[in-house]
Amino acid sequence: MLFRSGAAAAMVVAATACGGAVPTHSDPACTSLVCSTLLPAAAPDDSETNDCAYRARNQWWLDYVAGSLTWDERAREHPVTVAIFDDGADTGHVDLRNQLWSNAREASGTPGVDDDGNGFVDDVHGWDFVDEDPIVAPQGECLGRPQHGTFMASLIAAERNNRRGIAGAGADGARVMIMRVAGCGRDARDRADPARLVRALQYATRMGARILSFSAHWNDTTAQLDAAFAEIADRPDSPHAALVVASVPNKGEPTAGYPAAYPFRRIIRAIPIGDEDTISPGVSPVAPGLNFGAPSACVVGATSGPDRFGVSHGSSNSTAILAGLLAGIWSSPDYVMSTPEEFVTQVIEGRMHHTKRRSRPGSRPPFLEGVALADACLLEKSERAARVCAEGAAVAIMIP
Ligand SMILES: [Ca+2]
Ligand SMILES: [Ca+2]
Ligand SMILES: [Ca+2]
Repeated sequence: MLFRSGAAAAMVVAATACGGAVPTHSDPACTSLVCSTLLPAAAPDDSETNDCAYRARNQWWLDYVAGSLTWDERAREHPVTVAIFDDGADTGHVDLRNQLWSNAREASGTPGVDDDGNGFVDDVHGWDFVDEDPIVAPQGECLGRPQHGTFMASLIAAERNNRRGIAGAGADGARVMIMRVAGCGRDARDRADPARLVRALQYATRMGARILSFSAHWNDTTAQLDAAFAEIADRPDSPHAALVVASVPNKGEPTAGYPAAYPFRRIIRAIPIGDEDTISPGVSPVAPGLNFGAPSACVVGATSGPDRFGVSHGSSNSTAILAGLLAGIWSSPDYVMSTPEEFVTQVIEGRMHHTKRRSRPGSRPPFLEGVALADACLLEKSERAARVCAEGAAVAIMIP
């Protein structure tokens, strides 16, 4: 699923050749999947979680980053808002409808009136910057098509313990704000133009998003876009400060594109991990920094339709999984009061780099050697950590 054009800042959803989420006739969520060699295959001992994909052990990708350790009902009181910049999302999906960021004054306000005076009328769950309306769910020609944004939102925050589908690492701690910045087709309206992205960035941070998730990238930029990202991701005391989780494509592109290419302090890059615990072949080179491995292939999530799930392969998945994990950690009682800058310097830099778990460097040297695995084991919940966090559960490579 692509948003292609030759224009500046054309945005490409970072899916692999498999093309993002493919709806299937028989939902795979609850049928055992065998499409990955990644460890650990075993689920944590959490008999209280009833989502069928989880019980079917199809959420190995969540286990891989120990994402279930972030689940904590206390986080629901103060969730972290994660904005996704994508082609919208199905707000009625069974695993998403209760997991959305909500603009309280609009949700309880008057239809047709800008109740909170932010310049957007009836913006309850986000905004559609393509059609300039508050409807972020697929409509019209987009109905029934695979929804990249729906899949991403589910990996971040799918509801747990509703017996359906999957559960995201941010099931308790994340709520998703939907920034529809690209359409579902390939005409001019579907290009994520720079001015549209800038407006969406401003909206998201003004309305309280603390993590901005980009399962998409673009190769050319503008001064206006650069300035917006610098304000959000670099200036320590910015009122618009947030974490930017950026995808790194894995289809052999010579450069990772933006926003991964920005050298800013709060840019966190998701490095796709494929089979055999290794970095995906074909991943684009990136600079050293906050680069964290997360699974990419054989990932089950929500797709088009109110109750549909599919399997997807691609670096988009790594990005959303990482964003959900970070939201889950950030929303924990220990860290929820941290500013974005504090969360980066004290939690991500200060602790994650010291985890013993590491992904293998992969076969393509040398730029990604020793990528640290984003790892919720650092939350140290020993009662559920035993199997997933045991040494040897993932390959350990020490970084000098
Ligand atoms: Ca409004
Ligand atoms: Ca209203
Ligand atoms: Ca669920």
